[in-house]
Amino acid sequence: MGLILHFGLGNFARAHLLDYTADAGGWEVIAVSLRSAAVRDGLAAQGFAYDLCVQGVGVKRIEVLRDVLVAPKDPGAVLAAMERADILSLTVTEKGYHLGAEDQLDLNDPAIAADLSGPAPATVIGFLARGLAKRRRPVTILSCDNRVANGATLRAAVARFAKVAGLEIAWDIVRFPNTMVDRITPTTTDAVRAISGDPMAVPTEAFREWVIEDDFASPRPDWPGVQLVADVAPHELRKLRMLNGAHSLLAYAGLARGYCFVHEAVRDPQLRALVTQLMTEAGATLPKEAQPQVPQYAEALLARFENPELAHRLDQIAMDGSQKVPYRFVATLRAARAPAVAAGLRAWVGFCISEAARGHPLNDPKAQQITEAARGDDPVTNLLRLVGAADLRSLIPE
Ligand code: CS2
Repeated sequence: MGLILHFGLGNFARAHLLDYTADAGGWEVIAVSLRSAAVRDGLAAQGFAYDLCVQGVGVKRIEVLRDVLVAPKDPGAVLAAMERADILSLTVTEKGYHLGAEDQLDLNDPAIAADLSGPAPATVIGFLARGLAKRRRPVTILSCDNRVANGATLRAAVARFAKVAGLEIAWDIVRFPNTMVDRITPTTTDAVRAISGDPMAVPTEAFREWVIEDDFASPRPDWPGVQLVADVAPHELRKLRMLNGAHSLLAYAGLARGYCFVHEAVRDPQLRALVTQLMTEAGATLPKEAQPQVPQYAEALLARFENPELAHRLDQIAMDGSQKVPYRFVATLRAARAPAVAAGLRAWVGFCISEAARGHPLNDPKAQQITEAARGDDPVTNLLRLVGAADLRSLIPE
């Protein structure tokens, strides 16, 4: 049996990596919760199995998870498991990487500073640096988060941490392949729990996609349908700029119009036209080899967004905007003057300003800076500065 040690056990991991790994067979997963014990307790009560409610297909029982380690309770157990695992994977969301300017590890981030000085790590970066320093057997680290060059970025963050902490990592036995992951996975609602009868059920769509750079140092499961490629960039840019960019536009512009769900926002004629334009504009910035797929991909995305059964909330997508907007809008705008993408960035700015004006606490690691920026003079420029885009001010409609 192969072993994957997975950091971050949100719904996405349970609908994607764990589903694929269950299908592959011959492997098991131990997960690490970096924060609370709630998911561990819920899953432990049912032998770590749970229902994946695949919209339009049916319920699938996922039985590949063996244990969940709660890092704050027992960091030593996590480090010990890191020595045994064949693959270390992670879905810790964009903010879990603790990056600052130019996607470098932010040494002033309080969690990273604490990990550098404390005896036991609490962040995934601290765990990887300390765990890899002890590692003697080849291992692959698989980032499954929506970041540009997620593997390479993670490797650089871990290397920076290790250097500052004085840790030696045998770099020749570790690999960080880049990946593109896709499956729309909303948070679980009471309705989903009631229908499935499983309090730990996870709702997801039928579609799933996973493209991985073919760069493993250790064995891997025979994941069905996964594309192993030499270069993930065309796939990753297609997904981040078209799917996630469209999602964020629908979230910020849709919330402003009073919608609650993706399927409602995408049926609004004006938003639909804008989102269609954004996908065309974003598609035109992709590497040549991805271009032929653009029209079909855009059409398929609209159909996925229209699915009313998923009940995908716009406020779930709107959270952590400071971490998402740079890949979803700013990078696209740097590649082309794209009016619908600029409208998306403007919608994020508008969202921040209106939430700050209403005194709503933002769900974002930069919430405090966003509120200050939104309330100061020239909020548009200030907010753009927070996502490294102050120089794009002239592209942003008033
Ligand atoms: C969404 C993504 O919440 C968000 O920001 O855009 O989680 C999206 O549903 C996934 O990337 C789809 O694979």
